[in-house]
Amino acid sequence: MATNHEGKAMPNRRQFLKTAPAAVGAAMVGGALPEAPAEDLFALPKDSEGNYTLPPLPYPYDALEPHIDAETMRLHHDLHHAGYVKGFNEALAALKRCLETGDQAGAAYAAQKAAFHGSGHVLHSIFWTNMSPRGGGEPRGSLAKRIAAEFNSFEAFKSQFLSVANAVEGSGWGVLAYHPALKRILILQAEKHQNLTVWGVVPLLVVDVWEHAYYLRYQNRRGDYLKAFFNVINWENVAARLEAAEKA
Ligand code: MN3
Repeated sequence: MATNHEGKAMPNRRQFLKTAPAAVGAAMVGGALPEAPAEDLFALPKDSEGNYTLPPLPYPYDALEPHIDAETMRLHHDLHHAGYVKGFNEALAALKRCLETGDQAGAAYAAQKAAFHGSGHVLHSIFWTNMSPRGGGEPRGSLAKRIAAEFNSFEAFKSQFLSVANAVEGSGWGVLAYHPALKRILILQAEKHQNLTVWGVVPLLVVDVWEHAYYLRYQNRRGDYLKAFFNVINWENVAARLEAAEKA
């Protein structure tokens, strides 16, 4: 498990030093949460040259079977997500070059690419940690209270989240996010990776509804995939993200 701490720091970084994915992984096998170095939930790993790198999956490819198949996980993580990391690094490098050469048209193009690939990188990085072979069930604690306050009940939340994610036009994401200024949780869609949002939200729970996320096992049955996704949601991770975002 990479524990790179050089990712983009959020305000009040110390507050974010919460549950480490490594600790969560160990807890899944061992029970109690061990004392392990905390990892910034929002950090994205970088190499020594400052380029973003693909974060490792926090479990084996086949860990989410039968809900999400191993081949989908392998292709999705190793090829699709890796492509967004590469695209993001290239877009950032292009922006830098354009700054040096004064290429304004090139900068506008690179900025669009940075939004697409950067959002893809961020959302996939969250998505892997939002799932666990020991996931499913319902959230507890303050996350459960927030969901009840905003959506009346967990079942009502689930129903609306499924509908919203299922209705994404084309490729995109279903998103549950917390807005630190509004101080409330919101269900949102993302089209592609970067379109449709309320600026300033912190994504807590994201589900990829691009066809590459489910087509091998579910073909065109996005709704079946989304229902299966609820069997692997790592509510501990979602709750830790909410707790960190509330303290921002
Ligand atoms: Mn994807």
